[in-house]
Amino acid sequence: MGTDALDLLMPEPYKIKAVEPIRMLTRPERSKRLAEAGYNTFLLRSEDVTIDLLTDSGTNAMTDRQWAALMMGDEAYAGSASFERFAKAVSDVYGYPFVVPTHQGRGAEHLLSKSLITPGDTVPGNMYFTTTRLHQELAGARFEDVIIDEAHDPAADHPFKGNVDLKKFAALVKRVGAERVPYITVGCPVNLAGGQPVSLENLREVAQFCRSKKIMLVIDGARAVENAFFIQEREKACRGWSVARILKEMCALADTISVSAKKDLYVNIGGFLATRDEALFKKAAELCVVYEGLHTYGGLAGRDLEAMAVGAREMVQDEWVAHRVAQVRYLGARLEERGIPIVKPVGGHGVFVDAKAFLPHLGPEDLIAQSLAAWIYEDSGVRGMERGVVSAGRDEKGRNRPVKLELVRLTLPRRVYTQTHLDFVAAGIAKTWERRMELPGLRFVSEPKMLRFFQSRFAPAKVASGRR
Ligand code: PLI
Repeated sequence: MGTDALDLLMPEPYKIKAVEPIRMLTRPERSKRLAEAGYNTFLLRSEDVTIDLLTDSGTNAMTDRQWAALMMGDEAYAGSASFERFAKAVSDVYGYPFVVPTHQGRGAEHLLSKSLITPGDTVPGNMYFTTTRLHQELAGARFEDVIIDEAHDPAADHPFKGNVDLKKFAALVKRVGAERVPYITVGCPVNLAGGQPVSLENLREVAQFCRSKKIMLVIDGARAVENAFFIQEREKACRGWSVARILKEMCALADTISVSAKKDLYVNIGGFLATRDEALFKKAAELCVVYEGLHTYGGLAGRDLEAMAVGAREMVQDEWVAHRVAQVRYLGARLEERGIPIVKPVGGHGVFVDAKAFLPHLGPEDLIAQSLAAWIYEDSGVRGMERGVVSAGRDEKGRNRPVKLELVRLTLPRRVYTQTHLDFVAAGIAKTWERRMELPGLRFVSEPKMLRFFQSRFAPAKVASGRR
């Protein structure tokens, strides 16, 4: 799947104009910092990190045109010209007539959930995302996963592992009644499955079913451009189409899109809800004033709206996303050639290391992926993120939600790191791989109630507990 040597050697489609120094601590210093951070990579100081692959969210390098646009920010409280330029860009690129800006993606999720959910509803989705599900639950809904089974198997090499299982979706609607399903969120692509895409064909089938049942189809479009790239590469019917055209086609099938602009749009902050449903727009704009700020700035400065407007138009140029995915695949290939187990196929925003296969001597109580993320930092200063039982959180009865996947995500910020940095990451993780059988698990020391992965603290288990 596009991983031959020439694909991997695609040169960066940019020159570097400003740089930021990186620090490299000694191993004893890193061990100390890790302990101080409660073995949670979210609690490390950025200055103590050598290569930061925690997230691609808001960590991107903007173009010179985006930086220049910042100066054009109209900082008027109401009716800013920057909002008009932003709204026009969203309408041109995504095709939606109505847009509500928000401070970031979860702001849009909050407005959407509050606008559409009646307590007792069920909201299906193709695997959960942390903030998305939490906002649905806070609005009184229950989330139900309707993704295809392959998504839960790290080794299943399906080209569209993010697809919705129409049978699961239809069975759910039959069980609870269409009137209790206000909308479905289709993540395109699916972050927690490894950045796995949804095919246009599948989205079309979901749209048809939604129309027949009067259920709103919402795309979680944080990385919709990457999804469009995979459709371009893998879906025969779309061969030769531009990424821009595919993105428009995806959006034409959905009623609404919720976007964290901190990903695709290459900005450091921002988000929005865009829709063709005027009633939803009016409700969300009203709530925006309560929770975010006036509906023409949504918690952002005028300059942020300008950077988003430029980013939205630039992101659909084919070479940007092609290079991004090639970089992610390059890292995946460097890990694979060392025998390090990763989720296949490699997705668009990061390489997901299969922590269960990496640390087979640990059991679920060892918080496998959380541990692996900690030991990787200790060995090399590379910061990744747990995507496993800690991220999944507890259910309403206080039990850990069961998870099939225990992954460490190595997420690539856009246009930030070079190939040499990625070689360094692979060599660093190889060090952890060499000492894997001596690595202990972790235990919770403290645990907040909501989105616990951000702020929990841990300590090493006395001895590796061993799989029973
Ligand atoms: O981090 P926000 O609030 O701008 O966006 C929330 C959000 C919504 N949907 C999806 C698919 C996301 O990936 C997402 C945020 N993701 C983060 C922060 C990440 O590290 O993946």
